[in-house]
Amino acid sequence: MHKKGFIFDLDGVIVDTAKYHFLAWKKLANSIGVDFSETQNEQLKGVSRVRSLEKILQWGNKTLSEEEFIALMAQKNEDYLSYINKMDASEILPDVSRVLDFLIEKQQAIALGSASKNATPILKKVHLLEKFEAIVDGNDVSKAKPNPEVFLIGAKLLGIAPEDCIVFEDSVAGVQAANTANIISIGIGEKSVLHEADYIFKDFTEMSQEFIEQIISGEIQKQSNSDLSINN
Ligand code: B16
Ligand code: MG
Repeated sequence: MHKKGFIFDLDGVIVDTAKYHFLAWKKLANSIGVDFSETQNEQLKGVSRVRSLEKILQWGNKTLSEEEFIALMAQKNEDYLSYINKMDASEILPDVSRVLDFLIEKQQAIALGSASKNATPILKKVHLLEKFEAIVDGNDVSKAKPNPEVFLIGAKLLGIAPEDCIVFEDSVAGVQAANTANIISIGIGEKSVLHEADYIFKDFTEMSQEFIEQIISGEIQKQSNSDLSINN
């Protein structure tokens, strides 16, 4: 039997929590007199909480004491959690459950690889936690994506070599992290943004069971040069 390790990013792949990060960051930025746009929010995708606040302060040309920085991070997370607490299974992105259930049926190994420190509560809220054999999140890593640490720990916890793993990612940094780890990178989103990925799908509704079966059998492999490949 072929057994591969499938590692899913969370925000933007399983659920769209970027909209809640946006609302919480915008409230925080505006409270210190800094503008915050949806375009700026895009640049925070896959970026850690600390690094996100550093970027917002840079954009607004603000400096804060360490105490203020810590207090604002806590405030942002409190606001963010108020949105998360209202989530339910209806917020799972299209066909994510179909793909997860198919992988389970095929006895594949499944892990989560996210920068979020809130990954476990979010998975619980949408009733997907039990589908994952391993969870690696912002509490487990010291180096943020594009460093491959999060996915290498995921592969290790699954007991599967990185070259037999597959990462689903919506952020450029996450795709780069998978590529550095020699893991097959599957971008979920726009081709123009995720062109470094080995394969790209707009969302999981576009991913056929045949494609997943081909990954499992080893017919679908890492591209040696993504830029020259014809991405799906
Ligand atoms: P938290 P992912 C990332 O999750 C988000 O994309 C990013 O916007 C967020 O700042 C980061 O998690 C940290 O989240 O504040 O909950 O610890 O895409 O890696 O699943
Ligand atoms: Mg993401």
